[in-house]
Amino acid sequence: MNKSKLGLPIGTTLDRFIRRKEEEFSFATGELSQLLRDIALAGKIINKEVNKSGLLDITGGFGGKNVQGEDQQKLDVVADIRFTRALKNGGMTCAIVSEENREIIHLNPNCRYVVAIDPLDGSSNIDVNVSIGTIFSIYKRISPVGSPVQEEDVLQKGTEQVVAGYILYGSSTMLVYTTGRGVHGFTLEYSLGEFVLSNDNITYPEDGTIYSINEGNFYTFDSWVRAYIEECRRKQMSARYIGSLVADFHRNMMKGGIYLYPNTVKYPEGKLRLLYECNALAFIAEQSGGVATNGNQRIMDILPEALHQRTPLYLGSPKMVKKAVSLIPADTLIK
Ligand code: P6P
Repeated sequence: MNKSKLGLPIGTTLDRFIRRKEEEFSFATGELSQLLRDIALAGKIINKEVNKSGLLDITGGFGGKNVQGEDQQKLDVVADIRFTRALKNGGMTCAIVSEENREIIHLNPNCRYVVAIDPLDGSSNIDVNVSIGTIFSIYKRISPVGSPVQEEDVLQKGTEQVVAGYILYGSSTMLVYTTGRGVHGFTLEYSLGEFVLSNDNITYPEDGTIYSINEGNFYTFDSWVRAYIEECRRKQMSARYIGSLVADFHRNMMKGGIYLYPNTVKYPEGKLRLLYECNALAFIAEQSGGVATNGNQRIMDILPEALHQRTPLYLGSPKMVKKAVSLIPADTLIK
């Protein structure tokens, strides 16, 4: 059997991988490993529902709106319930920040980990059978274990993440995560019902020829963004935009590329959420050799001020991101 770069055979189950790599969790008492297993379990359950959504009455609008005022899809609500239940029953989480809930979800105050999660990102693509994903970050709480969770426990910089990952419900279902020592990918082996190691130590190509942005907003972008898009066109790069962040991110990390979601007229602060979308992907990008910025500072250095705070996002191959942000006029950068 071919060995992975880590010396573990490809096909190693996530469970065994976590146990073998548990020394990475320098402060782990097994709680963090169990928390990762809880997320993986919920991902397997969601995967079954996503795969059958066309057959069950769980596609389409739920009829409600989330805290962002966006129409909730039925599977958004289903996914939120599944992850909240898995984390609650797993007993390792003291609080959750979720795209689908305005306030912090308080769980067991005797636990030390906080989870920020987008249970099902890109859910508007569910009805048309396009890949969607779950994005999550795990933090250690700051306030004393046993006390009520405070905002300071959830409004932490991305640099404080202990784990970040995503689950991609695509042509295959993958769980990709980092603990700060490389990025590892696991593919769901249906016959086993297990995530098994398929891509260890994923490396973000230093350069690429794919750019991902919603060019429908072209004429509302800042001039430097338009200039960058025109340069990509001149170089006959490949415009690839699925409109599902996890799918666009994963493809660009595997092949090289840049993902841009600038501020727009509709989203003057940017559309993507710092706590449960951008920070996790920034951690994974950096751990695989990529970069992630808001155009002015490193995404993971931003100190969050609100649970559902948005940010512009430029993330991907270092050479491409650096070229893009080099076009930002000096007078627009916050000093
Ligand atoms: P737009 C999906 O709603 C999402 O949050 C990301 O998954 C995706 O990359 C982006 O928004 C798409 O936004 O404005 O281009 O449709």
